[in-house]
Amino acid sequence: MTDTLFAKIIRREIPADIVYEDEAVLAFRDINPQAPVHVLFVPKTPIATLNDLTDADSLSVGKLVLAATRYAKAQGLAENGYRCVMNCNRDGGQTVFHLHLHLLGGRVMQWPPG
Ligand code: IU
Repeated sequence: MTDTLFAKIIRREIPADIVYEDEAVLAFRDINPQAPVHVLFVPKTPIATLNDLTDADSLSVGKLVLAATRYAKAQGLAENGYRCVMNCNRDGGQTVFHLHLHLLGGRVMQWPPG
């Protein structure tokens, strides 16, 4: 895959408001937040889209989701709830082609999403 903005953030080549990091995951605040809490959870392994996942990525994706849910709990979002979103390709609204999970919380979400 081509180098992306998120790969540059992982390598600390461009700044981001990083809120969480472990060996597999980096999380930082979305530059254009859509909710009071809007954090992007990014696997350090460069995977372009959900379409590119294989069995070998199972652990990585599991760690991504667990990092997001633990962060949501730590932020006090668990009881009222929150939303996790992964956009895929054009119709899904994906604009950065390095897999990422949006954690959105702190307000009531609408359904269906736009
Ligand atoms: P998407 O699911 O690929 O559409 O999400 C990409 C997100 O990356 C989007 O919410 C942007 O606001 C966000 N983002 C960012 O946080 N920092 C940046 O420099 C750029 C995009 I470009």
